[in-house]
Amino acid sequence: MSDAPVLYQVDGAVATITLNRPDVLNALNVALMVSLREAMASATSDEAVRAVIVTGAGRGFSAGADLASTSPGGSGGGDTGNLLRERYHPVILAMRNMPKPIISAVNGVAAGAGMSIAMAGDIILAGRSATFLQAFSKIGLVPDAGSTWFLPRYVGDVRARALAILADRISAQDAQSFGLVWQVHEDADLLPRAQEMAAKLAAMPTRAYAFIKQALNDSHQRDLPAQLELEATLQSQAGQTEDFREGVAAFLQKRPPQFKGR
Ligand code: LHQ
Repeated sequence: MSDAPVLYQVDGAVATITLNRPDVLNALNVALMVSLREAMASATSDEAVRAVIVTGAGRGFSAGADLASTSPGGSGGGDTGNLLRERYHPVILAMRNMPKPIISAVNGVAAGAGMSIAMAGDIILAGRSATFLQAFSKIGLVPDAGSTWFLPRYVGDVRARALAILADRISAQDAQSFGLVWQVHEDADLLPRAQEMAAKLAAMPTRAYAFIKQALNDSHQRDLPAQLELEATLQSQAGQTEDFREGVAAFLQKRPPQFKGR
C-alpha cells in the first residue's frame, strides 16, 4: 500500500478518502492535513463523484493531532491557533460545504481533532470496536476543529460538557445511544456497508443532498421565518433540476428513476 498520508480512490461515483498513517493511528500532521485538504478539493470538483467515504487505515480512524510534531518542543511547534486556522479549518469547512454526502466510516479510535473530522461527515457509521475520545483536556487543550460546535448539536449540552471535560473514551455503542453515530456495524462489515450506502447515495438525486446540507448546516443559527425562506429558496432550485423532473416522471410512470445528479 502507498505510504502517502492520505489515499484518494475513486470507484464509480464514490470517492474514498483514507487517512493513512496507521503506525500512529493516523495522527494528523501537516503533510496529512495538506493532503486531506487536496482530497476534499478533488472530491468536490470531480463531477463524476457523487458520494464520499472518509475512513482510516489500520486499527484507528485518527488519534487527533500528531503530538510528536505539534508539541511545544516538537519540530512543528508554534501557535496552535494558527495551525488550526491554516490546516484544520479549511478541511472541516470543505467537508461541511461539499455539495455531496460524506460518510464517516469510523473504523477505530477517533480522538481529539480526529473525532472532529469524523463529526464533520454527514452520516457517521462506526465499527463495533470504534471508540470516541475528546482527548483535548487531557493534555491541557480546548476541543477544536469544530468539536465544540458539533458536539452540543449532536449529543446535547449535558453530554457535550461531560465528554469535553471528563475526556472519557466512549464505545461505539454509547456513541450511538448518545446520537453521535447513525449505525454501528461489525468491524469487518463497516467498509462494505459504507460502500453500499455510498453507492446508493451516489445513484440518488445528489443535488438535493447539496441543498439539504445547505439547509441544515446553520439551521440552529436561524429563526423559523429565516429557515422557511431558505427552504423556499433551495426548493426553487431543487424544483428546476433534471432529477426532480425525472423523479416525478418515474413515480407517475411506475418505473425506477434514473437520476444523474443534475
Ligand atoms: C500518536 C498519537 C498522537 C502521535 C497515538 N500523536 N502519535 C492539537 C494541537 C494542534 C492543532 C490541532 O489540534 C489539536 C487537537 C488535538 O487533536 S489534541 C488531541 C491529540 N490526541 C491525543 O491526545 C490522543 C493521544 N493518543 C492516545 O491517547 C492514545 O494513543 C489513543 C487513546 C488514541 C489510542 O490508545 P491505544 O489504542 O492504546 O494506542 P497507543 O497509545 O499504543 O498508540 C499507538 C501508537 O500511536 C503509539 O506509537 P508507538 O510507537 O508506541 O507504537 C502512539 O505513540 C501513537 N500515537 N496517538 N496523537
